[in-house]
Amino acid sequence: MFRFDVLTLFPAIFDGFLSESILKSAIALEKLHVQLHDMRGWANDKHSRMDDRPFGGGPGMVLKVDCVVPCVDAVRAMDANSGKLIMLSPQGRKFDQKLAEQFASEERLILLCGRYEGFDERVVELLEPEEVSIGDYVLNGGEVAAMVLMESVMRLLPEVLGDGDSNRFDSFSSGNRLLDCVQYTRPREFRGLIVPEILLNGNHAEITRWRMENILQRTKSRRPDLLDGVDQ
Ligand code: 6GU
Repeated sequence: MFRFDVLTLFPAIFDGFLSESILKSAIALEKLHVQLHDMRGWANDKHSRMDDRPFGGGPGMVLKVDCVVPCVDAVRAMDANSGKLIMLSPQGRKFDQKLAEQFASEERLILLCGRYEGFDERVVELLEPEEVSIGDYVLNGGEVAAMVLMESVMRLLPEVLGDGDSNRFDSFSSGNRLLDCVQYTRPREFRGLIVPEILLNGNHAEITRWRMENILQRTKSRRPDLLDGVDQ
């Protein structure tokens, strides 16, 4: 069973995420194990402080190495497989589908979520985590990024997504990095807008050709970067 451990100062952020939809049933069916760890439990002073002012001055607070490292050590020791350690950080390598596939081939991921100005650099030196960012924008902390990573990895696990095929043809799975084609369902007409006739005529060869054309056209106009190196 695949296992995620999430280390955070705000475990409640994950509550709704873990208690709905595919994740909920995967966890209930014991196809996935997700354990949240409140890092505050590893604070070592009487005020339960996990952070402190940066040496050298400057704004914000820094997560303390003497709290974070023992916390990660303790969590690693909770399973025979010590897992792959990932630090969610805006300084990290940009997350993409390929990295999600790599992570899905592991059996245990430990996700370390930062807040404030980040971690004392000695956390990185001592633990050598894989640092991952989800994109070039600013978040308050790593929790939302951890959920993005978990959702994309979880849906690649064959035991989690019941239908073994339905994720294989998604836009960004290996070997198919184009956008999806347009989709319609009933009614055939709404406020004067009608569904393309070709989708209604039952000619599957024609429909497939039309959809492939639509995929290429949309990808070309919206995400030409995805077509680099694709035979058009
Ligand atoms: Cl992983 N953390 C934070 N704080 N901001 C981010 C991010 C992560 N990825 C993009 N922005």
